[in-house]
Order: sequence, then C-alpha cells, then structure tokens
Amino acid sequence: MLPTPLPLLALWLASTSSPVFAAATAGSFADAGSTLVSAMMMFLGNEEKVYIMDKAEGNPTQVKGHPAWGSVWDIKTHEAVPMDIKTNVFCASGMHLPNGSYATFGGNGAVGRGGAVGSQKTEWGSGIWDSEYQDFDGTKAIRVVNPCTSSDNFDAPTCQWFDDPSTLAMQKSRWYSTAEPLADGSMVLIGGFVNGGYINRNTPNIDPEFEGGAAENTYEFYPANGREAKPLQFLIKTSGLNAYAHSFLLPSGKMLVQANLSTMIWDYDSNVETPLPDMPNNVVRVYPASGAVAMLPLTPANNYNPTVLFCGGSDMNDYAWGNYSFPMIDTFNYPASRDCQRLTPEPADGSAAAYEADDDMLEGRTMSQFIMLPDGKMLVVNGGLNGTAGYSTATGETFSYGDMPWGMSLAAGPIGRPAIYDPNAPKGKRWSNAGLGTSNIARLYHSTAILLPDASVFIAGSNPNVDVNFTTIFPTEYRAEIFYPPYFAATTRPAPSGIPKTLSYGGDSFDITLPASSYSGSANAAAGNTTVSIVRSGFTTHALNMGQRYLQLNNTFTVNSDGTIVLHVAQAPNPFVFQPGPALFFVTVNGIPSIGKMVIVGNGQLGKQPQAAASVLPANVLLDSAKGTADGASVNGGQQNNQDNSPNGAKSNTGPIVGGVIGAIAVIGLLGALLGIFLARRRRAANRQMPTTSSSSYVMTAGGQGAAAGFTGAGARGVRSSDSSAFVPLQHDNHSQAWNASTASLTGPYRDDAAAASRGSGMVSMDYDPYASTPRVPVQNRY
Ligand SMILES: *[C@@H]1O[C@H](CO)[C@@H](O)[C@H](O)[C@H]1NC(C)=O
Ligand SMILES: *[C@@H]1O[C@H](CO)[C@@H](O)[C@H](O)[C@H]1NC(C)=O
Ligand SMILES: *[C@@H]1O[C@H](CO)[C@@H](O)[C@H](O)[C@H]1NC(C)=O
Ligand SMILES: *[C@@H]1O[C@H](CO)[C@@H](O)[C@H](O)[C@H]1NC(C)=O
Ligand SMILES: *[C@@H]1O[C@H](CO)[C@@H](O)[C@H](O)[C@H]1NC(C)=O
Ligand SMILES: *[C@@H]1O[C@H](CO)[C@@H](O)[C@H](O)[C@H]1NC(C)=O
Ligand SMILES: *[C@@H]1O[C@H](CO)[C@@H](O)[C@H](O)[C@H]1NC(C)=O
Ligand SMILES: [Cu+2]
Repeated sequence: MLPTPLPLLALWLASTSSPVFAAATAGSFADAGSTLVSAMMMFLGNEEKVYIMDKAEGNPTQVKGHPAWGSVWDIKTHEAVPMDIKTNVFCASGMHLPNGSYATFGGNGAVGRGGAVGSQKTEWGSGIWDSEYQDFDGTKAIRVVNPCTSSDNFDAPTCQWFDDPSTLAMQKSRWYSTAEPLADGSMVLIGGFVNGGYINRNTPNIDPEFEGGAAENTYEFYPANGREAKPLQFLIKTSGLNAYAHSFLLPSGKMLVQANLSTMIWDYDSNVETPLPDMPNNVVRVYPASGAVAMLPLTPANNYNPTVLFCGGSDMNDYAWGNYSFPMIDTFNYPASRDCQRLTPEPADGSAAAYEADDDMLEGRTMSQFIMLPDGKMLVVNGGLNGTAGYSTATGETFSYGDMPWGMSLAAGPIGRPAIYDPNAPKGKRWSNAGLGTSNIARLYHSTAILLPDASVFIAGSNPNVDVNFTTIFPTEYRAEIFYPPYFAATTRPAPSGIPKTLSYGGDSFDITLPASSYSGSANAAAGNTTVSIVRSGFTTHALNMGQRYLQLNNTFTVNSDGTIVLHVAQAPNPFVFQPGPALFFVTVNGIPSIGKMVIVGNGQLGKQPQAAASVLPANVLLDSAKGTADGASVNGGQQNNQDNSPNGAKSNTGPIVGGVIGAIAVIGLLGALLGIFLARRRRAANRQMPTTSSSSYVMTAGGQGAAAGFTGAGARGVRSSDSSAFVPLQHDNHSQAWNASTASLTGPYRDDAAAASRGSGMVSMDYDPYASTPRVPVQNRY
C-alpha cells in the first residue's frame, strides 16, 4: 500500500529544521551564507544556532561601535548576526558545560590594526586594551555563553557572552591551550603559549619549562575549586610542539595526551604520567603540524573501549620546526604527511598499548579535521597538501614578506575534496573519496568544521593572515559552506519518536519507535541494521574538535506486524565513556541517519554524576512478514553519488520522496512558498557577502594519490613591505602578567548583573558563576 503523501510531507517538515534539505545533493558543497567574522572557532549551541568566534581584527561588520569578532549563525536562515565579545579570543580553547552552556579559555592580549599591540599597554608592553578595535586582554579570560534560540531575546544579557576577566579568569595566561572535559563536568586546561608564536620554544632551547616566560607548561581546572595550576612534565618534555595537545578522557578515568612525538596516560588527579610508545615515523600531530585526530566510535561491539586515530600532520625535522619566530624552512614546499596510526591506550586484554599503522590517507594533509558522522564513518575536510598551520612574514629561508609565495600562509595546496574513513572496513579499504565533490574555497589556517543536526557538515573560516586581508592569495574568508555526506542521497530519513531530552548513566532503558514509513524492505533487516548514537560535535578550532565523541548506545528491538520497529535503548554507560553535557541524538537505519535531536547527557550539573547499573534489555523480537513502507529509502536517489553503497533491501522506487509528495496539489504551493522564502533569503544573504578574492589565484585540489600536480604559480604578487615575522613574540622580561584591574582601564567594564558588579572589579574568582542562576535541572521529557 502506498503511503499517503500528506503525512510524509508533514513528517519531512517536522523532522527537517529547514527547507535546505530539499536542495541537498549528496557529496556536494552548498553556499551557506556569510559568517560575518572569520570562523576560527565554533560550536553548535543548540538545534538552531552555531556560535562563531574570530580573533580581534578589522572585520567590516561592527558591533557596539567596534569591529565584531563574534557572531551566531542560524541553521534555518543561513544568516549570521554579530555578537559582542569583549576580550581577544584569538586561538582560545573551548568546551561545553554539563548544562549545555559553553565556555572558552584564554587567547591573546589586546591588539589593534595589523596585529599591533593594543594602544593601552602593561608596564612590560603587552596589550590591555586597544582604542581602535576596542578589545581587551583575553589571555586569562573565561567567557561563558548560554546558547539561545530564535524564541529568546538575543539582546538579553543571559543570551550574550559573559566576558569579564576581572571577575572570571584562569590562573594562568593561556594561548593555544587544550580543554578536556572530565567525568564530573569540570574540565582540565592544558598548557599553551603566554605570548604566542610559531612553536612553543626559543632556540637554542635552554629553558624548556618556561622559555623565558613565553611557555605556560602547566595545567589547571575549571572550575578550579581550590586546585592550583601545576607544572606538567609532559609539556616540558614535548617542549616546542606541545600547543593544543591532543587529549582524550579514558574509561579508567585517566587521560590520553599526545604532543610532539610523545604519548602518555595521565592521572590528572595525582599528576602521574605513564609513558606510552612514541608516535611512529616522526609524524607530529599537534599544532602547527595539525594532523586530523579523533576517537573512533565507542560501540557495544568494542565494549566502549577507545581507539584514537591520528592522520596527517608533518614529519619535518627538529631544525625545520624553528622557534617562536618562524619555521626554519619554507614549510609551504614541504609535503604534509599521509600517515595514519591507531592507538588503543588501554587494551581490553591488558596487553601493552602500541601504535598500529593504519591505511594512509589518499593525500598528505595538514590542518584537516575529522568530523564524526552519525553513520559511524569519519569525514576528513579542509586543510592543505603542504606546510603547516601558522602565518608569518618570513621563514628561515625566505627573509622578506615580499618573497613569501603565499602571502603569510605557511601552507599551500588547499584541498577541496573531503574523504571518508570507515573504521569498520577491512585494512586497505578504509579511505574513499568516491562521489565527493570539491569545494573551491581554500580552508587553510583558522578554518573550522562542525556537524549540524541534519547530519550535514558546516564548514567555515580560513584566514592565514595577521589581520583582515581580502587581496592576498588566501584571504580572510567569511563564506560558509555546507557539505552533504553521501547519505543525503537518501529519499527518506528515519523519523523516530520517543527520543528523551536527557540521558542518564545506566538505569532504565527507554523505547524509541520507528514507523514503517522510516525504511523500506524487510523490517528484520532494517531493525538489525539500526544504530542509536549520541554524537558530540565538540568545540572546533585549529583542525581539532575538542571534546568530539561518538557513542553508540546499546539496543535491542521488537518488530511489529505493521512494520513499526520499537528500539529498546540503554542509557549511556558511564561519564568516563561520555562526559556530561550536550550531544546530538541520531537513529541511523541502513546507513541513513534521522535528524539529530539535542539531548543532555547526565544531570546537567557540575559534580559527581549519578550512576546506576545498566538495565537488561528485552530480547529481540523479529517478524519475517513485516516490511517498511517508504519507497526508495535507499541512498541511491539519483544523485551524483556513484559509490556502490546501496543497501540490498531497497530495490524499490528510487524517485525522491519530495517528487512523490508534490503530486499532491495541496502541498505544491506550500513547498514552493517555503523554497521561495528560502531562496530569497539566500539572495539577500549573498548580497551582503563581503568582498573576497576570486578563487582563481589558487587552485583547489581534488586530492587523491598523485593529485598534487597541476598547480599554477602563486599568481600576481603585489609589492610587500619587508618586515619581521608576524610571529615574533613580545620581548619583555616580566611575564607574570596577572590581570590587574587597576592597570586595566575597563572603560565601563561589562557587568552581567548586579551580583557580578557588587563583587568589585579587583576580584578574580575561578568558581564564579557569571549568571548566578540556580542550576538548570533538565526535566525528563520527550520529543
Ligand atoms: C629563532 O631562530 C632564529 C634563527 O636561529 C633566530 O635568529 C631567532 O632569534 C630565534 N628566535 C627565538 C625566539 O628563539
Ligand atoms: C620533539 O621531540 C623530539 C624527540 O623528543 C625532540 O628531539 C625535538 O626537539 C622535539 N621538537 C620540538 C620542536 O620541540
Ligand atoms: C547490550 O545489551 C545486551 C542485552 O541487555 C547485553 O547482553 C550486552 O552485554 C550489552 N552490551 C554492552 C556492551 O553493554
Ligand atoms: C594583504 O596581503 C597582501 C599580499 O600578501 C599584502 O601585500 C597586503 O599588504 C596585505 N594587506 C593588508 C591590509 O595587510
Ligand atoms: C608542495 O611541495 C612539493 C615538494 O616541494 C612541490 O613540488 C609542490 O609544488 C608543492 N605544492 C604547492 C601547492 O606548492
Ligand atoms: C546496513 O546498511 C548499510 C548502508 O546501506 C549497508 O552498507 C550495510 O551492508 C548494511 N549492513 C547489513 C548488516 O545489512
Ligand atoms: C550553565 O552552567 C554554567 C557554569 O556553572 C553557568 O555559568 C550557566 O549560567 C549555566 N547556564 C544555565 C542556562 O543555567
Ligand atoms: Cu591560531
């Protein structure tokens, strides 16, 4: 029996947050409007909004009378609005809080035009504030934002960034630090630069612990709860290549940390390090080598035991890495690594942890990043074929800016074509870029990517320049794109009901119902090929998604005679496997994900999370005669995707559901109206687009082996001033630059509420809750 079109359209409208989906072509990139500021950092705030941060720089978009370096982009409209951020959030770290709010940590001192130190300086010469850009010192800042939706008043203080280091700050200045969430919802902040630079060392490297005050080789907690910042030997050992260290909380409660060529398991409570083997083949994965690094999906099949995948980066030698000033070689002529390694830090059989060579990527990549897709595959996007992250006006081989072939970029050969890694494919067959399109926008240093609720991928940013520059080869980029993974060829998305808004650690299972219209073919096969997952997209910056994690929830199922499938789903195992906080909840049937719903895992509060034993799930109930009613619920929807991944059970009509639906005259008008509104919005958004260089000055590679050939030269080069590196750190002796409210002229310091103001401007409290609200206790209810 054919399904009636109207319920299907209703389902489609209900399950899609936007008409964009109708236009999505699997494997393709689509324009997603302007981010207004260059998206150096971003995170998904809720089902509607992506929060975006740039460094303080001369963006044309203004907010409160100064250039904006924050914005919030709406998934439905593809439009961004600027948001005021007080301090310079340049190369901060960031993380969610257990209640779904987000915090960012550290950044740069105040700067003005061209990256110059802010007009108001400390006695030792770092920027406190700048009169033109009006940014404050962000080196110790902790900024908090509560994600709001279009039904909230964005001008209300509770929807704005709280950003006032005189009331909420870290103990140490940290630039390029790492934030890793812990099982109690607090987090550890690891390392960083004090002043910035290419890598975190001087040469000769005679003072690896302090580097004369320029390295912050310590860790601290947020909230600190009385815990002092302490030195971390691992950071001293890994010295110059220790910024944005890779970190992953492990089921044991300890943490995997990787930097330079070193690896360790860290007990952060007692600060005890257990060394693991070095990274093979001399491949550096941390910034500025910037490999793509992510944890493979945690599944019942692997008993939630993490394996971390490290891909790409750079195997430059010690000399080439240089120091704070710049690299000693022309990095843009040095191919990035293709090498991939897997590491299971705590093998289940108790054997010693060891790196295991994995399939090479299809091309060498620096500054590429992994996006965990709901189907359990891992997308790699962005980055370049040669070089490293960072920007500079010189290298040890090219002395003047005018001779730098790619402007300030230390990388070349932007890769426009993503690739997909399948962790479950046999060795030798894990990578594929079949059917994936090529973007024509270079996404190099300071580019970002993040998973959206509809399971597409939002891609933005790129600005390998000290300030805004629209005339250089790799310009300041405001254009955002959406990439549609292969499952967008599907004509029907599963439409589960009964998804809870919160998940606990252990305890009672819950039921999710999949209507027969969610799939086609045998119900038994569909039920057996369904996964329930929670995906944390993380805080993205510098080719990392801090906190990104994929957890497949355990489930069994009951197939009913009407084709309905009831999934009996277990809660999350424990807060070490999946830390408390927000995540997207997906049900993936035959490789096709539902529209993700935002859930909160845990009790929404900082502190020890309640845990219970996992309940025993009911046994599977199968029924041979039951069938799905969706026509063509395959990935074979006549799109450009030519991968051979059509499921066996879906040989029925492959005409798009939307095509069937528009047979119903009543809905044509509605659909047309929706698309019309959408297109008009896009035109308006396009009209507001900032000027950018045409992409003809560089060539995007489609990647793949041997694809590095075919590059044109650097294109026309203007006359450039010859000056020192954009990276030479401030030369000053006293680096103990504690935030000092008496030297900081906080012209009308931002105060969120009276309680904050009454604390006085000189007070620094690590545990201060800027919104002073009673913790939000999520109510157990369902969509
Ligand atoms: C970096 O190395 C270069 C070349 O040896 C040297 O001139 C420069 O002073 C060094 N900079 C720092 C910050 O160590
Ligand atoms: C990275 O580690 C190696 C091995 O310990 C060391 O020789 C090298 O100096 C380090 N590189 C940098 C840039 O710190
Ligand atoms: C998944 O649930 C089944 C049924 O309750 C149970 O036997 C199995 O051990 C669970 N798997 C994991 C990894 O918890
Ligand atoms: C932009 O980059 C070009 C080429 O690198 C350079 O000549 C120009 O001075 C830069 N403009 C600004 C405003 O920095
Ligand atoms: C990358 O480096 C290789 C080796 O030096 C060089 O042949 C190639 O032209 C470089 N690619 C780009 C885009 O500069
Ligand atoms: C599940 O569906 C995917 C996507 O269609 C397919 O590739 C895979 O073979 C299926 N697995 C099973 C066990 O049928
Ligand atoms: C979430 O928690 C943070 C940290 O405790 C707090 O500052 C913020 O106000 C909370 N957000 C909401 C919406 O309660
Ligand atoms: Cu950076």
